[in-house]
Amino acid sequence: MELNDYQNSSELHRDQQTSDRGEQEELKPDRDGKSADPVRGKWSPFIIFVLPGLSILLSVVILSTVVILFSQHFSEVKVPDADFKSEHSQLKSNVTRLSEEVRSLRTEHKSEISKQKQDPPQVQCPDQWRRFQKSCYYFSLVKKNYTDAQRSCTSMHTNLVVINSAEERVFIQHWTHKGSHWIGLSDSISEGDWRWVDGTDYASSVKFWSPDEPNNRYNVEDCAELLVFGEWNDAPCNFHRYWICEKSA
Ligand code: MMA
Ligand code: CA
Repeated sequence: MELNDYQNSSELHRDQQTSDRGEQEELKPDRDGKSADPVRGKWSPFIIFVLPGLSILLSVVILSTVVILFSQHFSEVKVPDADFKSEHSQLKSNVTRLSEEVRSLRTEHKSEISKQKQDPPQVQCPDQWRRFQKSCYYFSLVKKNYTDAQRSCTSMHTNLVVINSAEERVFIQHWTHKGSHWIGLSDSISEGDWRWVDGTDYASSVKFWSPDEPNNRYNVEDCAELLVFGEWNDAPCNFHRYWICEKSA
């Protein structure tokens, strides 16, 4: 439409020019019959200067728009990209930390399991009783003769203590009162034939007799007592002593 309008208007102007200028040479048909270029008239400055100017302006506007849109797009992308990177590195370090934690917990768990397999958890000792390895120990608060002390233990379904190791001796020593304690060892059945109350073999077991003991002083000493410093002495069984009971945990 516009082109037609333009052409029409060009023709109109040309007609007008023809009629205005009469015999103007430029508008006369060429020798070969072709008509003259219509842009070389009043429209040529518009075509030469304004149109290219407008094109350049339009190009600049379009280019600016494209540049603005692009820069906006990249700034929008870059900010989340930076956020994403920092979040990613944080997550990465979290994963590393958690993996290390899991690894150490696994190791801890494994060692705990193997420890429990070696030394399974035991039933807790009753109140007032002390636990050592696989036994519970009762340290009396009063003194009795040997027979009554052993009777007191049997009333609690236990016996007087049997000392089997240096470690057990150290443990017992820690809980004793100031004073001697009856232990489960006597030779009242046959002089010199020391027997543990639970049947533990005396000959092959560890012994902690005080120097020169047992001496069976006055020929009346058939019961073993634990002295304050952890050594043993044979004493008359009717003496009143603290005592220690031991039972399996
Ligand atoms: C002494 C010593 C022991 C004996 C007690 C009896 C203090 O130790 O002779 O062998 O058994 O006395 O009290
Ligand atoms: Ca003695």
